[in-house]
Amino acid sequence: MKNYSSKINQTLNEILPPASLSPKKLHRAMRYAVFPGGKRIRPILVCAASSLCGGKIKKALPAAAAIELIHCYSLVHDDLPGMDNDDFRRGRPTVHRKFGEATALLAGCGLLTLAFEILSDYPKIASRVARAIGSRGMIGGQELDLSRDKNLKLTSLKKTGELFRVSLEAGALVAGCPGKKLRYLSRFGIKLGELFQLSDDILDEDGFVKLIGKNKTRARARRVAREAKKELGIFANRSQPLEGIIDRILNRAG
Ligand code: GRG
Repeated sequence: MKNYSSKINQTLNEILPPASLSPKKLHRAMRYAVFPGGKRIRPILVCAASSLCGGKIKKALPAAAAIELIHCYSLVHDDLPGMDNDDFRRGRPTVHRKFGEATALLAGCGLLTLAFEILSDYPKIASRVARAIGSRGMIGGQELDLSRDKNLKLTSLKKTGELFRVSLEAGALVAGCPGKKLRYLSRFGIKLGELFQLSDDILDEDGFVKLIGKNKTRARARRVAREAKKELGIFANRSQPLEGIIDRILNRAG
């Protein structure tokens, strides 16, 4: 996975306009949002799914990087004063704190647009990604999150799960994986997104923890992790890297 991370970072570095290119402030802000970055879990999933389907990592990297750009855009916008109004992200001032609100808004839009420039070489993936992150997916989930009487499961499926699901699908598609394997990876992605949100709730003492308590949320996370692993049965003993990701997510929530 470390190997994936460094290749993903290298690809992101090549894709992003240099900080010295005009408008410099905007390009600096876009790079600040992406580097040094976080866990890179979504692009790692693209690479791992592609490898599971027999694909070469080189072919998976552009789609993997595009998905990470989208994730970074979502965080920049999520932190804005009109949304969560956060001052810190990944242990540093948020993009709007460092560069101002207007540039942060534009930097997010720049990352999103750049992602689709890359994905335009992969039309089938581009359309799936567009649907997954639009008003019926991630952005819709964010809107549900703002509402008072939210349905937590539906919100997390859309807000977090859709980008996980489409990361797995993108990996399968770049490797030319047939329909059945794609469908299993897709279902695995939904479960993994659910597990990720539950572990995030446990760490932040938010969401499900507020609703049903920490112990029940942990039990739910363990059940979802088991369900996710079941979806990998079709890959027999080759599924270890993805099972390892499940265990890491589960362990981070204790
Ligand atoms: C268009 C104004 C506007 C806002 C859109 C789309 C959106 C805002 C927000 C997306 C929803 C969102 C931020 C979901 C949170 C998912 C989540 C748990 C993010 C943290 O992911 P990690 O832990 O982050 O993978 P790192 O830092 O490791 O990359």
